[in-house]
Amino acid sequence: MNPVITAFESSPDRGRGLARDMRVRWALEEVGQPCEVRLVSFKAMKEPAHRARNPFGQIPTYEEGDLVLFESGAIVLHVAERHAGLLPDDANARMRAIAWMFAALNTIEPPIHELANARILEGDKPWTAQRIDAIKERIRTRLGDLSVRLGETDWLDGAFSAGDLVMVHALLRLKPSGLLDEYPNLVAYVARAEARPAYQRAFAAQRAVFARSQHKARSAK
Ligand code: GTB
Repeated sequence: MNPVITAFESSPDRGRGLARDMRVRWALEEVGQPCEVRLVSFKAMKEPAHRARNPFGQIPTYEEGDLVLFESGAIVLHVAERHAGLLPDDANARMRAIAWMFAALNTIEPPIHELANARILEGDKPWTAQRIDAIKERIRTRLGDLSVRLGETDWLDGAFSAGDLVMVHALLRLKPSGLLDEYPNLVAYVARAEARPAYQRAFAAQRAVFARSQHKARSAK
């Protein structure tokens, strides 16, 4: 039986691959593990059946036999632990790749997420412009340090790993802001990851869901 993941029935990102099911789809593609996708509406996400999978009523989730997981980072780690290809064999290198996953989730992604929140949820507040400027500065601090560490290397620590996968997916959300463009090596890093066939397949799969949802909406009119 293939694992089952959940994703938005109609993604607010309009198929740009920014929702967090994308990183799970990408990890599964990298290791060659097919999956089933259960699409959930915003309403269904908050109902008991989905909250049993994710107490916060969010996507993505992951079901494999008796195992039910939520949190995209935990899911990617599980996939990377179960299959070859996303974590090095050497114990120290493996742990460093996992540390990069944590860095992506805990150090890089939070201010990026805050920027999106400030724009989407607080865009009408009188203090929004100042708050956005402050968040952008915090993001620049993180990107500057990340850019220095990456330097001219292809990936964060040796071969491409789950650490790069989660890091790149977090960075992708910055594209429309133009902030990433201030760090050419990070732009190239993201482009390198996006060129991976596994990324392309995962991107196409989530985009197809959005295209179908649009088609359905048009046909219902
Ligand atoms: N920490 C959790 C994880 O990593 O799995 C966070 C999961 C999460 O934020 N899920 C979001 C969700 O279910 C979707 S990915 N939201 C619905 C809700 O909370 O009710 C976040 C996301 C949403 C939309 C865009 N976008 O439109 O660009 C990008 C990312």
